[in-house]
Amino acid sequence: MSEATDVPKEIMVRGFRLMVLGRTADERGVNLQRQGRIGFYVPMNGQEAAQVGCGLALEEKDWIVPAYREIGVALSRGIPLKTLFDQFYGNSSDVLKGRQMPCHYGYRDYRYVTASSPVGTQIILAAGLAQASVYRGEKVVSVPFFGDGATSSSDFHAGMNFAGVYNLPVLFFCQNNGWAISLPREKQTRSSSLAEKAEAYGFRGVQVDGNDFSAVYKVVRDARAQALAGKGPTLIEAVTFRMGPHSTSDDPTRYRKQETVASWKAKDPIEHLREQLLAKGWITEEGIEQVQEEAKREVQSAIDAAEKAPPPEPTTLFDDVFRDRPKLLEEQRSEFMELLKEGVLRP
Ligand SMILES: Cc1ncc(C[n+]2csc(CCOP(=O)(O)OP(=O)(O)O)c2C)c(N)n1
Ligand SMILES: [Mg+2]
Repeated sequence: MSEATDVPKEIMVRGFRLMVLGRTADERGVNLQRQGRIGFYVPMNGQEAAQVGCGLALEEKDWIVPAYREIGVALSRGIPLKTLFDQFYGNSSDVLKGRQMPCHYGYRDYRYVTASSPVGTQIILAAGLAQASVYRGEKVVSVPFFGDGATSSSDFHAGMNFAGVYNLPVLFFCQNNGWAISLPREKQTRSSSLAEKAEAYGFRGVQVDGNDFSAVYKVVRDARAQALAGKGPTLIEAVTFRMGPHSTSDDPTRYRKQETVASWKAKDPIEHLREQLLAKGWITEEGIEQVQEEAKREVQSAIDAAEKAPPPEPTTLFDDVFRDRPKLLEEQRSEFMELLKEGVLRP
């Protein structure tokens, strides 16, 4: 595992704020679903250091190709909380107009590609984006986010091989959180690490403590510099743990032991960074309390605003597919509006 080294104070403190903000938002996300206020949520609890450490090590122009669990990455990229909650609610302020599954957001302006649920697809998308950026002469890296389970997908092979052959600036960021829903990492592969799989493709593989913010930040910074120096891709395996359920549709007590969860609780990434910051004198106990209070306030105000926004107008269903709506669709739209007026359909 790589060692944590000197990461600037400003980055460490920013990382801590974002990790606390991310966890606060994440816990509310699960609760909102339990209360029936949103339809679905995919928690990242436990993976904050991996996500924020990586997110902050990237530059704004780098491409992020997320899976479904990456709220920490999204916040590190500067996507406002309100924008994210608008998507969870699928309201009229949602950039995606309520058409995507909750938690499957994407924002062109932030170079944050729409979350893709099919496991492993992020890997080939990022390889293609990297090839496009090289073709255009842009000095950027592409970063697919995926899990231990995705390393068994055929897209993993296709994307890794392609990036290796063309020496592309891709940082393959694998969060090994121990589980692919109910399938443990031990049953995923006979390889002793996921990082070592990079060797077969002819590029670097690094395993890093995914619960150590500084270690992740450093490894990603290094990999980014190498990719932009023309030295090709890196596979980064951030070893971490998913503390909560796979999604709000899952009950992890059915397949994993409480002792395992407790042993990871002792390695809490926020707690770890908090201790480092206190030891360095870079934050005080009062400062920590302030960060926690601010996070709660910010999350609450994003939720309040998202709940106030009405649902999207039902007729927006007919927008955006064709520039000029064809006759058939126009007829369907009129019929749909009639049914709404008669109350046969309700928004
Ligand atoms: C191609 C495909 N197969 C199966 C699924 C169902 N599925 C959704 S998430 C998941 C597990 C993925 O595990 P991992 O890659 O470790 O990521 P994690 O959810 O742990 O972050 C599975 C099997 C899917 N979405 N896509
Ligand atoms: Mg996993």
